[in-house]
Amino acid sequence: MSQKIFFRNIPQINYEGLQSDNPLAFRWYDENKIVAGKPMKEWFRFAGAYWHSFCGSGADPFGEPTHLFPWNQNNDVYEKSKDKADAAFEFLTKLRLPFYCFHDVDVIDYCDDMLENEKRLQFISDYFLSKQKETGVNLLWGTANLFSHKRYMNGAVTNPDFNVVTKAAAQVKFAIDATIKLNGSGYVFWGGREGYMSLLNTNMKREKDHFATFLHKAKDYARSNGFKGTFFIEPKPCEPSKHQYDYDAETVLGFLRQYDLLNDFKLNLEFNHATLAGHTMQHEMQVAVDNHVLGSLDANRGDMQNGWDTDQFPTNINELTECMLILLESGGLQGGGINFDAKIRRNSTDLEDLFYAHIGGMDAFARALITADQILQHSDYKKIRVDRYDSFNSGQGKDFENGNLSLAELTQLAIKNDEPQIISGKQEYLENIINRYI
Ligand code: XUL
Ligand code: CO
Repeated sequence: MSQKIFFRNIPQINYEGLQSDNPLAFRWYDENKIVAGKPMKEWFRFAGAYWHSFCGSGADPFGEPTHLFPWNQNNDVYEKSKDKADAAFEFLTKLRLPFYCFHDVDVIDYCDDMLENEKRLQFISDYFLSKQKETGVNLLWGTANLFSHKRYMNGAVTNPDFNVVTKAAAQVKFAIDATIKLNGSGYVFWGGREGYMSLLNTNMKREKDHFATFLHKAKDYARSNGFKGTFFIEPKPCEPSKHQYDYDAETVLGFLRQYDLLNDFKLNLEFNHATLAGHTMQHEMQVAVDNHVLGSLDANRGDMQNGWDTDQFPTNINELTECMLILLESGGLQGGGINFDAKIRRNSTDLEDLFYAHIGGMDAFARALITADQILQHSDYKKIRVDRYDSFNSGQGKDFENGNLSLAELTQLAIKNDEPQIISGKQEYLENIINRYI
């Protein structure tokens, strides 16, 4: 099979350790290093994101494309899709990324003819299948882009026009078929424009009902066609819609519970979506862990000074270390992995920049995982948190926790007992532990 080489000047990226000055090497990410009983690569299951790395053009609302990459130049739809696949698999392999993920329209251009679209996706997924066999790279998850086409301006499956809902359904069916064919670990639903701009024209209840009905049908279709992977919902509070229905982890959990979908869906949490929702990623991950739905992560970071989804590569070791504490204590992701849903900046225009960005992200996660493991093994971080709740471990505290004390009985205890001692929460002490182990 003829295949094009796009990164001729870039070598295989290897782990070289802390003494290395080579910018095209890992200093922390040592894929087979065992951390807390598992190789790093299994904790992370890193994935490249097709849309940012191979489709992103660097264009922004004020300016034309700056990333004029060679795999996007062919005018023939089919040839261009093969060029992109060649670039993607060369890139993934050189970076030791074991997975990739995509939206349907990332991998091949779509038109308005549904049958032609199905044919196009079948064509490129056949090509992917041969690439997967050749390289050992696997599909982390597939999804459908239900937000870019103009027909989706008022939402896809929550659109007030049934005709639009059917178009979304066809796209999801084809994307699920491709995901099954490629043995994807998961299928993601990010509710792009599922939400609204103004309540003046929106029946929110009806739209959410439609959303749930659709998710049931999509799940049933996938299961009955042999999909064994995990379904993920990706929360995001806003952008492009003003109000998105999948606002944050707690909101999605409430939705899944209300519509009897909790047994079938896990969460795909994204750092920059967490911060847009006014949370930390740590908060979102802990909510997911506590509800047994920590499925997959979209790795990136926002900008402290502005309020939109800048999707920068993750570099913040403190934030990542706190997240890795949660990941390690949870035992790991359920069915998913860590996808770099991040883009190089508009003015990062060299092919090498794509590599530096991913190396930096993978190294940051690796360093954070090792640090978090050290904290859990050697510091009193865990003990301090456990001890804080000691008063519920026995006696009347335990009775309360078990639901065995009434409000009147609690009141009697308040009258009888002395004023509680002032007990420190030791926040700065704990923050110092993080920095000490970094
Ligand atoms: C958009 C976003 C998406 C999803 C997949 O903010 O995060 O790329 O990850 O549709
Ligand atoms: Co995302």
